[in-house]
Amino acid sequence: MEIGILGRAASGKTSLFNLLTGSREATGPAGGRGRSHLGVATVPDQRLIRLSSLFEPRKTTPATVRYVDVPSLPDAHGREDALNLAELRTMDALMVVLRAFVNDEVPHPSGSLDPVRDLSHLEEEFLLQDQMVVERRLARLEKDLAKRKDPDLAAEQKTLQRCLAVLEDGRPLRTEPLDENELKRLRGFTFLSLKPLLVVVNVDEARVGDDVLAEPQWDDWRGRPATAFTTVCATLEGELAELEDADAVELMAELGIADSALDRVIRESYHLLGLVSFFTVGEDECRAWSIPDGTVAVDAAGIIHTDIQRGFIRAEVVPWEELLDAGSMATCRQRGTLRLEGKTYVIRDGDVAHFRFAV
Ligand SMILES: Nc1nc2c(ncn2[C@@H]2O[C@H](COP(=O)(O)OP(=O)(O)OP(=O)(O)O)[C@@H](O)[C@H]2O)c(=O)[nH]1
Ligand SMILES: [Mg+2]
Repeated sequence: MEIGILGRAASGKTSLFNLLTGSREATGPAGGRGRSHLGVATVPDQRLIRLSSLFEPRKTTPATVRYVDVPSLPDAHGREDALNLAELRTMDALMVVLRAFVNDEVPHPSGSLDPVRDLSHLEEEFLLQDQMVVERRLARLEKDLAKRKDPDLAAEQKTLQRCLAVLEDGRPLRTEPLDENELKRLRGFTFLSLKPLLVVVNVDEARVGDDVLAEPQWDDWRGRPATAFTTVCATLEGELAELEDADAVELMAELGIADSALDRVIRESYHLLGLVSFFTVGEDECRAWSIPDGTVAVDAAGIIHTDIQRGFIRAEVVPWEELLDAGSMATCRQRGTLRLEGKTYVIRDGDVAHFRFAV
């Protein structure tokens, strides 16, 4: 699973990518031209930290999110502001960085600050691209269906006609409640407006504590399905990252910031990808494993090892809070809170699981 970071030139994409993933790619107008970078961020999770302090394992392995910094391409006029559509199509979700900071050294490509405008333009581009793909395919389907009746093609046509109506109405596909079958039929098209969207507004240091998104210009955008919003200040986050932990906490308190904006972005990303975590614990390793929400026990076992999936007998499951309270799996067993679950048990976020298997 990968999240593509995109946005206008000099909006702070690479700065944020570096902060999220601990990378050191060059920022600024000269940096990042044409090449995209992959980086991995660890998902901050107090539950894992607390389980680790109970088991004191040799190794603690958090869940991760993979980000790709996708720089814009030169447009027809040689300006570096055209979307790299081919690369963005391969992503599972998109993170748009919007510039809301003033910096006279690096001009905004449109010459003025207007994050809502930038986001609207971007969305229009997504809609246009998706509409072109839909129309092309529908024309082809019409020809094929004239030659022979095929129920699969007819179903695809119906779904695409629905999509076309949504797009012509100016709405992104992610806001349309499509069912599982429809989504399956659409998967191969890699529609941009169907991808979950995280909007990150990169604000000035002076506005860090403000509820920027409560302003009326964002009214149209709030509450949309599969769309999340957050604000960060990339320069401030950069400064915080340089400080010792205690000094960072002090500075955050001074500025009235409750939690790290970067942590928030990573958690939102994880959530937007539809992922939840279950844990495995022990003296060797405490680990968070990522699974799509709704994954059944036997498939979760397969994430750890295909042998465990093949030889699956049972899962011993306990919620993380209960394990912490009890202090050990054995006590959970005595208390009767350790449950034995079969292959089709749907793993819940925060479950601690131990799989019994035989090969
Ligand atoms: N004042 C201020 N400057 C910032 C902030 N975020 C980024 N910048 C500066 O803006 C410039 C561009 O930042 P980058 O992170 O390279 O932006 P980008 O979106 O990756 O740019 P391109 O890859 O060229 O499209 C750099 O000089 C940054 O230092 C911010 O929050 N405040
Ligand atoms: Mg860049």
